[in-house]
Amino acid sequence: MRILVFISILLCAISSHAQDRRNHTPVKPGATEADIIRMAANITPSKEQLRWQEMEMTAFFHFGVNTFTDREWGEGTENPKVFSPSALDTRQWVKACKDAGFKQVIITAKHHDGFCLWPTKYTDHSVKNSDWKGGKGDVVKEVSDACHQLGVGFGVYLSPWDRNNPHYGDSPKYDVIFINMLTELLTNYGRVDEVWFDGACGEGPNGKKQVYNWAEYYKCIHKLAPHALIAIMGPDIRWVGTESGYGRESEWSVLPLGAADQAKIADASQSDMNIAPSVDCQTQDLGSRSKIKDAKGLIWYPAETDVSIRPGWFYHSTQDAEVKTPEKLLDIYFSSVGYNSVLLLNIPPDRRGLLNKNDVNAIKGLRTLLDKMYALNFASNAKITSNGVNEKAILDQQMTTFWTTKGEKEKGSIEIVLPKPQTIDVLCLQENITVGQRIEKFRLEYKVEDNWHVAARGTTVGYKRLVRFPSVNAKEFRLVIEESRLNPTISELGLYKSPVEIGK
Ligand code: FUL
Repeated sequence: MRILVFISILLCAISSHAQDRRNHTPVKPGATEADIIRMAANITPSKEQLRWQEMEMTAFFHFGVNTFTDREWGEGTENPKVFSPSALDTRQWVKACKDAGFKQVIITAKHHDGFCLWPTKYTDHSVKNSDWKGGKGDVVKEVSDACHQLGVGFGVYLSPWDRNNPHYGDSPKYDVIFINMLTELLTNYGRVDEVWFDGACGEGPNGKKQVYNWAEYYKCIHKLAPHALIAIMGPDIRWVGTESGYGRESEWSVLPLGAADQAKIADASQSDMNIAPSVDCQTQDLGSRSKIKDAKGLIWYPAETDVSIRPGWFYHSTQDAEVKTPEKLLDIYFSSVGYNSVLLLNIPPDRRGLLNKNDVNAIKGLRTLLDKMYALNFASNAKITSNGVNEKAILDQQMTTFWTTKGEKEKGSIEIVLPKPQTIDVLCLQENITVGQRIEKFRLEYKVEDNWHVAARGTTVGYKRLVRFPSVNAKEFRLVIEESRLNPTISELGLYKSPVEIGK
């Protein structure tokens, strides 16, 4: 009986603690800078944001009339009959991505041309008026079925900008059509994990500019697909700010909210958040101390790095020789996943409705390079000591266990003694983000004779930080956390040798 009482007290304590942890919070008037830092250190991702971050790599499929007209932005005037894949096989797309380590895919259900890859009731500009499968085909269904069968996450890109719809620009009328389309996508295709809205907004045929009713779009998603994250023009996932595949070295997932944003979200929970925070995604510093010190609120708003494997987003046969190499993709991996963001790599299906062999070979090659690197963590048999607690956790491959300092000490160091000297040029660090993102500055040192030298330096860590540096040969290493918001945590630490020479 006593044990039961004890367990229930413990459970209450844990759950009230869990409730304290939120992915956004207002900052009370009069809060000091120290108060704000403490609050920022305790902002954590929602369950869905955590799942998304842990996937690390997701894939984009840009496919539609542009594939057949050789364009990047269709005008919405194309004859639906141009859409004519000869051998469409979405299982091939999803399987190739899964084998290469991509955990979720997103299909362009409707791009700016307004052509819908599913037989929607709300426009004639869709697959139902093509000859593909006698007008009975549904690409969205085929992609979602393949995802659900293969255990891969499924997401939809739905362009709000629509160059075909006659009501585009007539805001309330178009909003109803857009929400009807969203409703079809979120009710007829099983679980949807991500909805990707891009911000392009052109003029409608009536010369008027559409004013999107984002709050109503989000409401529809929260009602019909509560697990789905809303990306880019949405409250859950932010654009990293480039389409190059290269994110920021100092990448904070905790961002400040201005007074206007904070007033709008007031006490909203993640599930009814109806605004996208206004952030200039192209600014270099989004979340350092100087950025958050006057914040009116704080939010977990992590970065997604989107890039295409080819120069264009859609397939063009003229670009078959310009598919990024596995080495280039690895460089992008280091500069996206390794910079605390999720990589969204676009791999556009060709006119047959298949991923081209050049693209498939490139992502296979990326997988081989990653497997080669991650196969051997030179720290895995090391002797670890530190001035903090729970050193063993950094090598147990579990994100929920972690090393930290004693009390709320902001600085700490971990010594890593390998069984014998090794040549190393990559440091991998992971924070336990279910506690918060905290580390602001660190360095890795190595010992030669009795002297410590610096091998690498870095700022933020977050979910994952990979640092490449000119290779060093040593047996003793030391990770020094120089600055942190409250006590730092390290869930995992890896010392690796890059399969591609640094700088090549
Ligand atoms: C952009 C679009 O204009 C491109 O065509 C592409 O879809 C990219 C992912 O987003 O805003």
